[in-house]
This record gives sequence, structure tokens and C-alpha cells, in this order.
Amino acid sequence: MLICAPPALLLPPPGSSELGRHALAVALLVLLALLAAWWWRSRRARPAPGAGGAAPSSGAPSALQQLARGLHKTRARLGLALRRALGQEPSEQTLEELEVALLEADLGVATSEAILEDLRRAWRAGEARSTEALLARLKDDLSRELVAAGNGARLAEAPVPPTVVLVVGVNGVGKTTSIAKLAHHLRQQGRRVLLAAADTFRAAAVDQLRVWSERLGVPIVAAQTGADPAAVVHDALEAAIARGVDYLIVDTAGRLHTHQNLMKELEKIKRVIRKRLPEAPHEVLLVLDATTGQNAIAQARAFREVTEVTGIFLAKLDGTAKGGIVVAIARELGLPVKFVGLGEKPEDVQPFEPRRFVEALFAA
Ligand SMILES: Nc1nc2c(ncn2[C@@H]2O[C@H](COP(=O)(O)OP(=O)(O)OP(=O)(O)O)[C@@H](O)[C@H]2O)c(=O)[nH]1
Ligand SMILES: [Mg+2]
Repeated sequence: MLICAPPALLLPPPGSSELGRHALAVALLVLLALLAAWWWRSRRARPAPGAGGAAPSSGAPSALQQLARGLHKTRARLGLALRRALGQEPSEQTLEELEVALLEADLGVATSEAILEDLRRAWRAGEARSTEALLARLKDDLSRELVAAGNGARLAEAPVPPTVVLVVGVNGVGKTTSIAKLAHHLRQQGRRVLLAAADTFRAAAVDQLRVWSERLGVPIVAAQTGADPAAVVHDALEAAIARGVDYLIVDTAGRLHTHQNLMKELEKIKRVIRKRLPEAPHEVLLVLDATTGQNAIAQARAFREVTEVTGIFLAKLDGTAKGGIVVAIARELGLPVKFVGLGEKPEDVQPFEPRRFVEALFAA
């Protein structure tokens, strides 16, 4: 920017007077102001986090392909059941078989029944008599169910950084790995991220997050095992503010809703955050393990009764043939699924988009 400035503005004219020096100072100030404005605009112009994946570079799979691949187990089971149901001339019997297929994919009883009711209505009205029409209606119904529960909502973004994201869940569901994925995703969107290792309970937990921090090149604030997690979060928040990072992501110890001490510890972490930033945490992501099926829903329900949750990170969707659990979560919890985990690598993640999910579910 400075290089582009006309040389006449930067060089004092021969025999410059005091007036000339003032003019030079003013010109430099104007240039600095322009530079600051340009920097600010470029910061604001970045896409919102969660606005789809990064555009695939040539040769990289599209978001739909990545999701379809991640859902391969579910697709195999659902596809088989659907082919069984839809492979023949559709009849009332087909509808029964469709219901079984949906239940097998773990869409949940309530969701499967609601969808079947709509399909039966359409069938009786003569609106969905062909295989194609039935499938199209099924996809629309599923998308509607997902959208109605608020899915597709983006990750929160505080008007003034940092946005504080607290990541919670029971032991081993995938919290730390999901944090690495989230950090990777945010970095790809041009956000500056800081990690806080507030799982000081389990011996190897801090090291695990430290390894991710090094691998991803994302800074971390950590303390010794056994340190007070709220103190770690306090220090991390101060660092996030001082360094002007966009997102502070806090890893927490695995806990059951019945662990009174650990739940109290979580409330203490929140209090410490609120003392410094009254609007924070802006997001409390509950990580659920998709392979645990309906148990994940019971877990989420119990968790919500004791602490506030703003969204779900559904990990290990690649490890289950019951990926329909996403739909059940949406309907039964009314909590948005914000991200899905599709493998163990940092790039195996996607913001959850209902229509893409439904397309991937039925991809050939
Ligand atoms: N296949 C697959 N594995 C995953 C995914 N997310 C996490 N994992 C694996 O799940 C295991 C547990 O993950 P962690 O991230 O350590 O889980 P955690 O909730 O932090 O565990 P604790 O801190 O012990 O409570 C690891 O082996 C991860 O590689 C996923 O989306 N897909
Ligand atoms: Mg962990």
C-alpha cells in the first residue's frame, strides 16, 4: 500500500518548509488510516464459520462426496433396505418396508412414524405412486424434519472477538479430536484460534491436546495435570483477549451428568468466563458419539438438564450404520447439530447442512 503511494507525497519538495513537513505528516496519517480501513474490511469480508466446507481444490472430494464417504456404513444399510422396499412396483406394503428401513437407520420411532404418515397421506392422495416420487417425498420430509429443529445453524460468532466455545461431553466421545477438527476448520476460514487445555483431570489429556496444537500450528494455554481447570480457562481467556484471537476453544474433562463435582467444576469454568466476558461462553458444544445410537440422545437429554448446551458436535458418524441418528437428535432434542465428525483426521469434519446430509444419505 505504501509502495503504491505517489512518490511526490512521500518525498519533501526541494527547500521544504515547516508547512511541507506538516503536509507530509498528514499524507502519512491518511495512508495509515486507509491501510487500517483496508485491513478491517478484509477481516469482516471473511465467510462465517460453518458456511460450508472450504472450496475443494482440484482433485479434492466435494463436500457431498466427503459426506457420502463418511456415511458409507449407513448408506450401505439404508440403501439395501431402500432397494428392498423400492425395488418393486410401489404398494402399501412398500410403505411398511420403508418404515422398517428408516427404523433400522436409527431415525427413531417418532421421526419414522411422522415421515411414514406423510408418505401414506401422499400415497392415498395419489401424489407419490412412483418409486421416484416416493423417494423425493421422503428426502423432502427428512430435510424438513432437520431444518425444523434448527439444524444448519452456524457456529456462534461474537460481535467482538474472542468467541468462546466450551466443548463438553462424557468420556471418550471424541471431544479432543473434535476440537482439533474445529480448530482446523476455523483456521481454514481465516480465523485465529487459541486452545485451552482445561481437561486437567486425566493424565494424558493435556499432552493429547498439545500434540494437536503442534500438529496444527495452533497456540495453546495449558497447565499441569491436576491444576484448577477454571484457572487454566481464566489464563487462556486473558491470553485470547490480549492476542486478539477470534476463537478460544476450551477442552474439558469427560464427565457424566451424574458426576456432581465435575458438573460443579463446569459451572465454575462458566462463572470465570462470564466474570471477564458476560456474554460468553458463546457456544457450549456437546460432543456425542454417533456409534452409541439412541444412547447418545439419552446422554444429551440428561446433560441438558444440568447444564446449558447450545449445539451438538456429532462425532464418529463414519463409524456407524445408524447415521439416521442425526434426524432423531434433531427431532427429539430440538438442539441443532452444528458439526459432524467423519473420521480421525483434522480435516474429517463438516458443518452440518441438512439438505447435503439427506442427499449424501441416499447417494448411490
Ligand atoms: N472414526 C472416528 N473416530 C473418531 C472421531 N472422533 C474421535 N474419534 C476417535 O475416538 C477416540 C476418542 O477420542 P478423544 O478425542 O480422545 O475423545 P475425548 O472425548 O476427548 O476423550 P476423553 O478426554 O477421554 O473424555 C479416539 O481414538 C479418536 O481418534 C470420528 O469422527 N471418527
Ligand atoms: Mg479428551
